[in-house]
Amino acid sequence: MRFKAGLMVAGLIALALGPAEAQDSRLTSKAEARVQMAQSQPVTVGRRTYSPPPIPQPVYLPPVYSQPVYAQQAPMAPAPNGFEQYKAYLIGRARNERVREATIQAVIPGLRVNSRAIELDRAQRPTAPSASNAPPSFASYLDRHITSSLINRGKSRFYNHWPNLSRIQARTGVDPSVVMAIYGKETSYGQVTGNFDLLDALASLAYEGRRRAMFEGEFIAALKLLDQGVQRWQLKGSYAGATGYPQFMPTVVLRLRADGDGDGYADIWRSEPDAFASIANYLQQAGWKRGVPWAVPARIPPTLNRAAIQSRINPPRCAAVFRRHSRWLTVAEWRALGVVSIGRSLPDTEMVALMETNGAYAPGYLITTNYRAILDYNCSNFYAMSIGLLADAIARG
Ligand SMILES: [Ca+2]
Repeated sequence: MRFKAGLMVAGLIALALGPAEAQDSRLTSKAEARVQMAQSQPVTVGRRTYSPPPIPQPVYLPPVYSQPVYAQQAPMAPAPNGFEQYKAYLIGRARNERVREATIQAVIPGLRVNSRAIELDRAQRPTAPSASNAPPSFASYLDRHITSSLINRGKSRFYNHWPNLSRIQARTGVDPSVVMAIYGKETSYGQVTGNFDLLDALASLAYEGRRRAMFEGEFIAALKLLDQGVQRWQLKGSYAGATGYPQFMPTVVLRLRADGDGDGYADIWRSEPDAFASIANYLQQAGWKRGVPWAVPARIPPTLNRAAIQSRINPPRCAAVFRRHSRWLTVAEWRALGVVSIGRSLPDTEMVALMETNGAYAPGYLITTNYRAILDYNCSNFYAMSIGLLADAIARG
């Protein structure tokens, strides 16, 4: 997701997402954190029960300036022994999850609260909806995020890695230019992968408590990666736990990292081909359909009846993102309504939705199910559009 050299991964998330979508989308999407505020349950190992400490309650301090109340951050209540107690609980939980004792002892007693991770995570809270209901414009976002540098570096890698990329495409069906675009957007082609110690950061965010169930699961997954032989010094990443060239959360690394260069080991921290194979793996399991583009630009007739094409789905997550998509109809049905693709055509039976994109390169796009797969990587229309358009620019040769 979206970083530039010199800035921490996190700050860029805020920069990269438009106001209506800056909802910590990566975390909800990547880790499938559907239970956001769940309290952890006690775990029992042998005869001993380990209980998680209560989630610290915010302390409201009197404002220094006459800022409105909603602008105040809620600092964590001081709890001198809270983190030590939480570490004892984590030891029990890790044992329960069959993490090796040597790993537990090497990591958990030495964990430290990373307050910077907590601070950055708090800065990612959902923003208030803008005063108008108009969706934010794509134009300035795309201008800022699809730079000629990103395109050119993507092209040269696309060319140099073509033998690997084409093998990965043959196996997974995933468009290699999309894989390259994700790699470019996530880490600037491996340049910015994050410097947070993953174990400290994840334990800190779990302890902080607002999404404890999710971060605790990611923490345990990170321990399991150590069990698998990944070195602690390699387990670096964003403040929120995204790691390696693909910026996967640890649970995703466990499930989906793949070997792309044929040496039998999936090293998403040092091998670009392994990163490509892993990203393709992710998109494949997110439902990527072979041979279908992510979207095609569309011509929209002035007479189009918006009310008639409005989506009737009430999405359980990422509502602001999916609200921008119309109903899903076949290409033939769209043609009957006067909405036709520009340039590339799609099979008449393909199901697509219309997304109007004020200020982008075309007035609208017919998005495919592969666009939804990109959203699974990071649930933001700005993200998915910029991945698709960057991929097209890279593939243009
Ligand atoms: Ca490998």
